[in-house]
Amino acid sequence: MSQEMDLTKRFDTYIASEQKIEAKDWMPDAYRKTLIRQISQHAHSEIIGMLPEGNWITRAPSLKRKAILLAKVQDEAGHGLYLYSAAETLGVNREELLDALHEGKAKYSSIFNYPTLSWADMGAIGWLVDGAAIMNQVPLCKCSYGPYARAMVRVCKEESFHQRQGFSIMMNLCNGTPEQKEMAQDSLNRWWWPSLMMFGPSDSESKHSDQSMKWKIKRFSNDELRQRFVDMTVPQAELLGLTLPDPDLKWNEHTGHYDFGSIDWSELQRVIAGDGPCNRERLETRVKAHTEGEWVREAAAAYAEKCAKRNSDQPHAA
Ligand code: FAQ
Repeated sequence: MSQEMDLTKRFDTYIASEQKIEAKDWMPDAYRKTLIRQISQHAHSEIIGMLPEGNWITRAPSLKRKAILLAKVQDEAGHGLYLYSAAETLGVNREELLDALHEGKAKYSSIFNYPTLSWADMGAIGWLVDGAAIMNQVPLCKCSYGPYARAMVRVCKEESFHQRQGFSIMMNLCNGTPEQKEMAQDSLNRWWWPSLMMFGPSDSESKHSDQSMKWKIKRFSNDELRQRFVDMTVPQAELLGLTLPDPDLKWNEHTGHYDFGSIDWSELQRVIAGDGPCNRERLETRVKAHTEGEWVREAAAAYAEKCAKRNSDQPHAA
């Protein structure tokens, strides 16, 4: 048997027996490419995802809410770092990935191209966007690639705090004045459909799902996860006393799931292609932050070099 066949067989056995593939293991080129694509898009989503909420840190209605939002946005930066590190284990470097993002060549989640118009949007993002992210990411904790799966465990723990803080904002608004409840409803109306689009195109249009599921990178299809999210969220909206903006939404006794109306896929395509309400603004802000942060990166690198030199100059204990 050729060496290549041996390696392929070993890889297939690992996948079939639920053993993790690690950075130094042999893997097919296409598996490596798929992971780099998905993990880097995911990392980009985390750091671009800081922007719509970052806008509201100075305008949070109390010191407590400000501290919570600041911590959340900081967590998203941390998630980006874990994910860029996971991508680097596959042989790409972070600068290349960031260049692709800044040049508009890399994708990130469509959801972050919508504007945050009111404080209630901080609630809706936590409740719906983090809720959808958790639904999608919990199965990724069992992804076949070890470094990605392990990064996801910590990310998911933090995302559940994010989701709860969002729900708590919505709950406060819904128990507040009629104007506050109206603000929460308006926010739900604007974020509902884009949240459903986060799960990606329908299964019949998803070009990567089949192969990614065979490789156990993805464990559930886009439509399966979207349906779970709808089933989970409807009772939560009822608890808040809010109405989901979908006249076709109804419980289906037969399937045991909620039926929901059709998604405007042309909107998702437009946003992914760069023509959503805030694509240009998000990219400009990101590039500006990167440029203005150059001195921080330089200082951090100089400091790390100094520490490494100091350690190597020190006599080692026998
Ligand atoms: N937006 O064949 P599929 C978060 C692209 S993190 C933009 O179905 P796949 C945390 C897709 O990449 C949110 N592009 O692809 C947070 C592919 O493009 P390509 C991000 C989309 O990979 C919360 C093409 O369409 N989460 O929210 C979208 O099998 C609050 C064909 O699609 C992740 O990245 C979209 N919605 O399935 C942060 C999770 N949907 O490369 C701050 C990891 C699809 O062929 C605040 N990723 N595309 O040019 C995944 O699970 C998968 O990559 C999917 C897509 C499910 C997103």
